[in-house]
Amino acid sequence: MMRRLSQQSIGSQRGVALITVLLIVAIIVVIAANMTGRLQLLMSRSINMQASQQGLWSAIAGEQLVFNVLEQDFKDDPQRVHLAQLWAREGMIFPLNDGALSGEVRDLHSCFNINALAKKSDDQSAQKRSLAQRQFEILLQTLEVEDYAAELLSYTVGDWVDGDKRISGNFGAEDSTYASKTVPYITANSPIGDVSELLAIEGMTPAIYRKIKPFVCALPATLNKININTVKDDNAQVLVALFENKLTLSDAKSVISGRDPEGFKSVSEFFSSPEIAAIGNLTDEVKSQFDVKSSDFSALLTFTIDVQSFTLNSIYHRDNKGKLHVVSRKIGNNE
Ligand SMILES: [Ca+2]
Repeated sequence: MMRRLSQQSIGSQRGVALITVLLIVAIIVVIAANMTGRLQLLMSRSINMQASQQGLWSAIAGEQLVFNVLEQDFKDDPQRVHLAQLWAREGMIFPLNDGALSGEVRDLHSCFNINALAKKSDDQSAQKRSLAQRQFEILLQTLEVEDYAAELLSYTVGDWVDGDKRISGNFGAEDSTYASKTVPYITANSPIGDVSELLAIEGMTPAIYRKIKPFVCALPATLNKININTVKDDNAQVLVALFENKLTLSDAKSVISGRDPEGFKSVSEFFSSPEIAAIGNLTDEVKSQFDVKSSDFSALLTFTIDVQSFTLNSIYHRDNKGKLHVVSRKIGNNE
């Protein structure tokens, strides 16, 4: 009797041991699967970080290449910048480190400098708008922005970039306008550093921003200096604005298409072209906005490897002594 009981006890203990072993095996399998998952995640992160680093350094190599090209163009012709020069070549792709590097260089003197709106009108007593404010309104209208929004923005952008806190005209906006918003903020009262800052300004909408973005730049100087040799057909609206609607869009495009591939040799040659001469007398303030040189450029550099890509936006500035500097870098495609 005792012997039978003992055999039954041993049998049930064996069953418990088997279940325990199976449980331990199951736990180990779960832990191992978890560890493998984490290891795969770590490996993916490591691969992504390596790709990102490779993208960054490859894009910086591209930045240096553009730097050298700008230096060579300046050496070949220090007096002029035009679209027949090396920097302006489009669609260049370089094989690099198993990937491909592409770049697009833009002359920042071929677009309207929004920081020019910081300059006040000489006739402040009458609260008259400055030349840049009037031109900005015309630029927006030419780009089919509604008249009211165009006028409003000529005041609010002006107030955002000018140094004082005085509301200009009936449409201006200073701290009090922005402080009453759901998420309050205050005006910059200084030049805009990146055109995307426009989105923070009263009256600007994402739709208007997308429309005007290809036509505007943000340079530290508070004046417009447009290189008439680098304004492209697509950007002819900038010329219409600078001449305050006295030049039609078709005439502006005609000036650009009739331009020598190496551009105008001088600003006076530009003023002598039939379409510009037909405008009549131009004030010194209007004339001073044009040049055949440029001192600021931006380069959009994209390094692509497999399905991954890395984009760097670099800004170059040539100082008064002719020395070129990289003044800013931004990661991303600036959209
Ligand atoms: Ca202000």
